[in-house]
Amino acid sequence: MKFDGIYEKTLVIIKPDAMQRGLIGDIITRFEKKGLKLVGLKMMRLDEAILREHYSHHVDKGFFPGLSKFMQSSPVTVMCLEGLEVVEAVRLITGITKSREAEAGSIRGDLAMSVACNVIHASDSVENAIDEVQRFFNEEEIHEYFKSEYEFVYAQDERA
Ligand code: IDP
Ligand code: MG
Repeated sequence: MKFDGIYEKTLVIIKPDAMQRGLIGDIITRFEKKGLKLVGLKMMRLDEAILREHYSHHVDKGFFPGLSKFMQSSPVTVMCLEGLEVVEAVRLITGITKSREAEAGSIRGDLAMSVACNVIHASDSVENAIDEVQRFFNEEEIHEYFKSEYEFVYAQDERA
């Protein structure tokens, strides 16, 4: 897996609430329209072990058992997106954790009301994104390919 070019990679998880509410297409469309490159996409079921690792900063909190149960209540869709400064760009599109206070126009701001059921996960730093992409994807599931659209998504000095 390459993490050394000018473009970053980030991890997005479409959570069980979005899976149930028929929001998968809408969410993927927003990232596509932004000009981000989809390099990995699959459905999977999360177990307690991967959730304890992924949410290690929350394992000792009172809400963790409920969060873990929610995240295991259906398969999720995981996505790896690539782009220039994509980690920060995707966090902006995601909106803040408490959905009912998230900015209009963001995914959480437009599509959700809850704190726990907030539609998607998005990596919060470049370092965490590298760990998270490798936690959820195998090497062969990340696809490197030429995207002709880049000529118009980025200016010349922003392209590799
Ligand atoms: P983030 O997803 O906006 O990065 P984090 O603080 O990393 O927010 O929390 C991870 C996830 O844990 C949140 O997206 C949400 O689903 C859940 N969570 C965070 N805080 C709470 C809480 O106070 N109650 C219930 N669930 C929470
Ligand atoms: Mg987080």
